[in-house]
Amino acid sequence: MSPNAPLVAVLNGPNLNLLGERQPEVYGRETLDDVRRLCLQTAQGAGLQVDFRQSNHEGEIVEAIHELRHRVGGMVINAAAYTHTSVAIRDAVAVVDAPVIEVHITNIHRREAFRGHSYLSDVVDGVIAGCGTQGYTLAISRIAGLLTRS
Ligand code: DHK
Repeated sequence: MSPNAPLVAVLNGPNLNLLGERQPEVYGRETLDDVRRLCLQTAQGAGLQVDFRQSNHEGEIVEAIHELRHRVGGMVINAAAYTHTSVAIRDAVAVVDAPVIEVHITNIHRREAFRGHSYLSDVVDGVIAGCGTQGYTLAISRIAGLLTRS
């Protein structure tokens, strides 16, 4: 992989470190490490580098977005529960010029009503929900497509 290959950040919010163990009937049995591998594979195939992170802390996610904002060709974010609560993460995402795709493993519109509202959806370029962990690969492929088009 060329060190000049565009970078895609994949950011994961709270409790996603427990994937595989947490409500597997809802979130599936794959772990976050499985998702990391999937993202690396997909990105590699598309000639992209990946910076894959997870944090349980809102401010850390905001700071990661700030740190990455000028370095990425695209960003994939599953803000998990912060999707439904965080104006701070929304405001940080709105500053990113590169394409941002919001991902949810589950279909948030088919769950509790409070999950149906996302503070991110109207400031991102695309939203993928309910496709399981494949949503991450779809998002990376979309970013790869957008980057080769420009
Ligand atoms: C993950 C979470 O942790 C929830 O708080 C969101 C999202 C949904 C997901 O589907 O990936 O409501």
